Amino acid sequence: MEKTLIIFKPSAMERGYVGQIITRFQQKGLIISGCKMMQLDEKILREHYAHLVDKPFFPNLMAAMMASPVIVMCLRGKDAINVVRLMTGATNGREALPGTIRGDFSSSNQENIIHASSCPEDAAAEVARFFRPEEIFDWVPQNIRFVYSAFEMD
Ligand code: IDP
Ligand code: MG
Repeated sequence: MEKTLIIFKPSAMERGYVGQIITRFQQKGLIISGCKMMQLDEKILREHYAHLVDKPFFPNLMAAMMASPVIVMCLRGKDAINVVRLMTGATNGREALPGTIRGDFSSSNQENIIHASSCPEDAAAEVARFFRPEEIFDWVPQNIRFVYSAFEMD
């Protein structure tokens, strides 16, 4: 099973949508492997958004990501990276399809509720960036055989 990194951005924290979004992930059968609250700072954001540091909106994005504490979460499941990206929707909330998290909770290309890892390389780096190894639990719920068939289990 794959691991992926979610950040409940200040837009989710301030608007009180964390619970509803966790419910969606649990309904889907994703396993919570790690979860904690933290205040992001400039250092970690420059690493996390290294691909965006030269963009004109970067200072504003950094301020927005530090506007409140965030909740970071590691989710685990079969093809979890792609599954969570599909559930997350397009970057711009105005273009994200209804039914996706951004499509249902965001109308902004910046204030778009959650971050979700976009590929296996990023997911591995991001889980390691936000969690110490002992904060990640490789537990498997008892009901996992009702989430995946025996043929789908790794
Ligand atoms: P993603 O979050 O869908 O993977 P990225 O292109 O990796 O999108 O951008 C990271 C974050 O930077 C976005 O989620 C959004 O908050 C912010 N962002 C991206 N493009 C813009 C923009 O054009 N204006 C303002 N913020 C942006
Ligand atoms: Mg991205």
